[in-house]
Amino acid sequence: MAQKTTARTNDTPGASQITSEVSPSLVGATYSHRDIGLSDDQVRAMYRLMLLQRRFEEAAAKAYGERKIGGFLHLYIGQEAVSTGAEFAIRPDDYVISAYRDHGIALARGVSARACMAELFGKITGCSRGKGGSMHYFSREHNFLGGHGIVGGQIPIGTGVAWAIKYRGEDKVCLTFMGDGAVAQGVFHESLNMAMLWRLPVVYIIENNEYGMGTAVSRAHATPDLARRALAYGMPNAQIDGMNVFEVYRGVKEAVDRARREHIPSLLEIKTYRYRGHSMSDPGTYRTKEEVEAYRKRDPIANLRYYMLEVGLVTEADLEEIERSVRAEIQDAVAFAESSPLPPEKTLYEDVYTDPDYPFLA
Ligand SMILES: Cc1ncc(C[n+]2csc(CCOP(=O)(O)OP(=O)(O)O)c2C)c(N)n1
Ligand SMILES: [Mg+2]
Repeated sequence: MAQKTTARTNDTPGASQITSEVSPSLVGATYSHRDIGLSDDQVRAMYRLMLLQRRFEEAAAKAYGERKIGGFLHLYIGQEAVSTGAEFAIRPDDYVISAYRDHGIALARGVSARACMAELFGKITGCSRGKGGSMHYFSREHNFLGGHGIVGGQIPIGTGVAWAIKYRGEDKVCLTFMGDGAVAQGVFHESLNMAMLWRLPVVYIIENNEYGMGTAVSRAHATPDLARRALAYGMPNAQIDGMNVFEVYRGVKEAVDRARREHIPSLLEIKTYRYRGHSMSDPGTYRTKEEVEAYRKRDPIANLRYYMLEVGLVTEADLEEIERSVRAEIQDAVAFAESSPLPPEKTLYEDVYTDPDYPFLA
């Protein structure tokens, strides 16, 4: 039976209530977090991380409306369990590469809200020195290798990173995220073939949010069961509920362990949903309000919140404190972004192929 769970006060303009009619069976239905190796602290940290991503993006949407952010802005709201469950399944020294819907993934990797927000504002203090924007986050320090705007462009790069890991004899893995739209690209198939042939430590993660821009998966793919693409290459694969952070953690962990120990790659199709448009200019005429509402009822943050209260991991007061600290962190990030300087003119000529010491043009 559906039950109501509502987060208390939230006075951040544009911030949504973490509230929904959630099915208590969604998270922790058949196992507890301890059964899958998560500590109480880790679960609380997962919740905070998901909330941080949501509040970050709500603040970004507001700043975009105020024209403080230019260019494109693709929001991740609704998909937070994917980035979070995956991050908890890997080590900090593993690699992550993604498409352009990258804010949540970068925050999950540990890139600061300040550096992420400043990047959106085009400031020099941003994680790509203000020159990448929403689609091109990057942090070498956090082994986050972008942020890629070309649909599918990151798939062969992630495969190459896995090759480098193996060549160097390291025990790391590379998570290679992509949208459902990328699955129809040729490089997807070339990469999977190579990864399986060469036994590369890569885990391909399709974030199937049901749409590539305004095109539904069923209209773009001859067979909509995307995980099964792996069968052509004899690659292990799984379909995972992306609205349930425990399921994401469990599925990614299993694939990561296999990649790390046995150098066997995997393809995971994580079924998720974006509540907002493809980008800020999307009128959303290709789907019904009812469809969006149905997914909101399975909201990953509301469900984890419900679970934590149920099993006594937090009290209402604890949740309020988490909300307060996340809100403070985001407010600080916005203030930091606003007060940071724009990149000086000379940086136009930095980090591009015109650098005099660029090794391949000598
Ligand atoms: C090679 C290429 N073709 C087309 C585009 C235009 N484009 C930008 S996003 C997008 C849809 C991709 O959808 P999906 O992979 O499902 O990612 P999502 O936006 O759902 O996260 C398209 C076609 C592009 N960026 N690159
Ligand atoms: Mg998509």
